[in-house]
Amino acid sequence: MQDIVVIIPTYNEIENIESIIKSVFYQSEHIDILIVDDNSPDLTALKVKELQNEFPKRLFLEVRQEKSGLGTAYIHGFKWSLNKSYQYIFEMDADFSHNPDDIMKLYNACAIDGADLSIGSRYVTGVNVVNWPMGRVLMSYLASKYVRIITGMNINDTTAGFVCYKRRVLESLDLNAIKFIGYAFQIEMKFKAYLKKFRIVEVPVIFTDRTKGESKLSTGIISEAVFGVISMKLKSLFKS
Ligand SMILES: Nc1nc2c(ncn2[C@@H]2O[C@H](COP(=O)(O)OP(=O)(O)O)[C@@H](O)[C@H]2O)c(=O)[nH]1
Ligand SMILES: [Mg+2]
Repeated sequence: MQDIVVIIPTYNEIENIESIIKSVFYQSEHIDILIVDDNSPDLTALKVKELQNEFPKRLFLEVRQEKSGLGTAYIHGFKWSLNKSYQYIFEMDADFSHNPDDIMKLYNACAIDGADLSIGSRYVTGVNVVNWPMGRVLMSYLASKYVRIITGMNINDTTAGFVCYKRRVLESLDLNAIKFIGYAFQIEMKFKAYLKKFRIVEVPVIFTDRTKGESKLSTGIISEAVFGVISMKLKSLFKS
């Protein structure tokens, strides 16, 4: 059992899965990986099972029966991780948008510099996004500004999906009460940690669009985020 677990949700990532797993393990021998696959038709999970022979006791797989969204995949992974003794729990995509070489930077922000939650952030110093169409960069950037205004959180990249949580952050949140599934999930996790006054630090990273496989972004996920943020903020006002 290691100190760090990197949770990677997958849906049809057969072209990325082997290289992302190897790149993550390459960073440190203290890392385990949990893949949460939603029964991908391209048999991503089968490939993971094969790789488990190469990485026994370090590579774990949870398969859900159908595609149920990124948010619930992470909640599943968080609960799994809290049942073990990991101290640092990561969220990371399978598609190399999050550079594995940045993992230890996020880890150090928590383990050495005292953050409770560190975010691989695209918008600390300008806009560090490579290969996204201009429209998508603009949308993501404006979304982050919008969320910042509505929630009052002092975070530049609120929809970032490259995150390191100290164990106690996830222990203190009511994971069953996390509602959203797409980008709003990322915002909600940060907002709940912010309300509990955890120390959140942004680590500048460069985000590169996937070169293999397809994005699962949908318009439903975007509208969930736009309206979800307002209702989330309103609820927090009535609760406090
Ligand atoms: N388990 C699971 N993983 C998902 C789901 N939707 C997306 N993912 C994974 O979540 C990560 C981010 O998704 P991606 O399609 O790259 O979204 P984008 O970067 O916003 O375009 C990738 O590793 C996907 O394979 C889902 O419904 N279930
Ligand atoms: Mg992606």
